[in-house]
Amino acid sequence: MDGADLLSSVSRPEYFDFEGISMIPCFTLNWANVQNFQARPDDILIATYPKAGTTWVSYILELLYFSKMGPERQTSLPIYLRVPFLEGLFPGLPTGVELADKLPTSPRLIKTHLPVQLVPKSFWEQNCRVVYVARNAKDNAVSYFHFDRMNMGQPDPVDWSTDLQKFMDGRKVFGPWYDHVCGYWEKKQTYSNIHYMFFEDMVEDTGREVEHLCSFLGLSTPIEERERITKGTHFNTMKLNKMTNYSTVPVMDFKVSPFMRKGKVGDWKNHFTVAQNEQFDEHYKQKMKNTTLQFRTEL
Ligand code: PPS
Repeated sequence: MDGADLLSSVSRPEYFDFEGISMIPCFTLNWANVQNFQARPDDILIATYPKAGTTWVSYILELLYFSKMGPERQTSLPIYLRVPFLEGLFPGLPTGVELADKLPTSPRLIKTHLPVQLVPKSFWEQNCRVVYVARNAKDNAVSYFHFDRMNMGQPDPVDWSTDLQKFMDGRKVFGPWYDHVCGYWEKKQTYSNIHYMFFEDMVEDTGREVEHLCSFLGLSTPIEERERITKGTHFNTMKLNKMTNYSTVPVMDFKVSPFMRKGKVGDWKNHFTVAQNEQFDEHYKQKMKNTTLQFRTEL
């Protein structure tokens, strides 16, 4: 079966409620193994709401820790095999748990989109470091919409206005953006090993954010190396890199939209109508009224 046949033969999954969160089977079928996952004290959990900058920060961490292992690792293994997606169970691949269990590296870098209350408890028991990336709701919603258009493994977004409503209602896969970003923000008040980052800060000054990451991780990476990593993880470079641009994933239809789409702050302005924006702002105020968390929607 060639790529086009495969894409047209895939039937998109439907959402269902799982532990109060909107989910699809590929993230819940391996649940017992996910919940029982045995984290190690030096594991680093990269946690995000989908489309907040997971791949970007994963690649930064990967290079900070492992670029010294030589170019072979960077050119032969896609990022999703180097940084396993813990709850993922995708056809033709080992499960995220199997991949993580088999990782030969130390530390192990592990990706999750789970909301804080569903993170396997061993990560907290082992006091693992957690790098959380949050992105402003409007750009996050736009990016998620385009991702669901191109990824046949995701539910059909139908159209922009339907999908925006779904985002506001918290019915997208992995549940409400609002609870996700606030949940980790609150956790950070009692669990000091969370480094809470913002996509907008990364776009504004990637070098500064890499430096902050190094301080959090206790790495004394020389400035020249940090600058090399900042350059190597630029949007344009990652978009061309087959190991980071997801072009190796068969259920993603790049003719619909690329995975590395725009990488900008403020693209929401090209999608929201004036009425949608007003309605969204009103709803946002209500949902976020009890948090100190602040986002920038433009730079
Ligand atoms: S996923 O599927 O949840 O893992 O997606 P995720 O990696 O979290 O988010 C994808 C969006 O991040 C953008 N991206 C970047 N922006 C700027 N610079 C770099 N290096 C970069 N890498 C990824 C990517 O383009 C997606 O955002 P949009 O707005 O759709 O372009």
